[in-house]
Amino acid sequence: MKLTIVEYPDKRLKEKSKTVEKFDKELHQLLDEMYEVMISSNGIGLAAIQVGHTKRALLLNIPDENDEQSIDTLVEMINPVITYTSGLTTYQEGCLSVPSFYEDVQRYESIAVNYQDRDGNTKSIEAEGLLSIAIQHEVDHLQGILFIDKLSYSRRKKFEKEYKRMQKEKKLHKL
Ligand code: QAP
Ligand code: CO
Repeated sequence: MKLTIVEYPDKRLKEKSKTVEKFDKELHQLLDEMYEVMISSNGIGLAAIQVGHTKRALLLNIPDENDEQSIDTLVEMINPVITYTSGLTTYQEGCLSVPSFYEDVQRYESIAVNYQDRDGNTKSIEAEGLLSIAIQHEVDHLQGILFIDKLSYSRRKKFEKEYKRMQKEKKLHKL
């Protein structure tokens, strides 16, 4: 099932992901392979649609105080729903599907989320800080929304210009 990251402007990133009904081996294998891709790409969050699978599934692995990422703090969320929000915060976000571009995005400060784990057990957590931001970013992916879709008109134009220039350079580099 070799997975690769789907990058903007690929249209698949605009698709709405579908509710997961079967918590089977196939789902587990997808989650395991998503983890490999996320870690090897230096990511802290990844939604299934970013590897071309339209399932409501995402991973989060926020580094600890020592900036170290451990599988012990890996969170897998299936069918997540944000049930409560409060406050606002701004963070300079990036995305594995929009490589090398970072921009400030406003999010809720604190949230509560209901979700299922890989075996279909119902869970709920409250989150704040980077985990809260990462969950909101990844849940947006499940609706086909990227962080660049949240930018003001002028910042979005700046992004399109910078990103196109980068893509051209990448192509030249490959030749
Ligand atoms: C989403 O983002 C997120 O451009 C996860 O060259 C964003 O893992 C969570 C990455 C902001 C919390 C705050 C981006 C890696 C990783 C790049 C990522 C890149 C290499 C992004
Ligand atoms: Co992303």
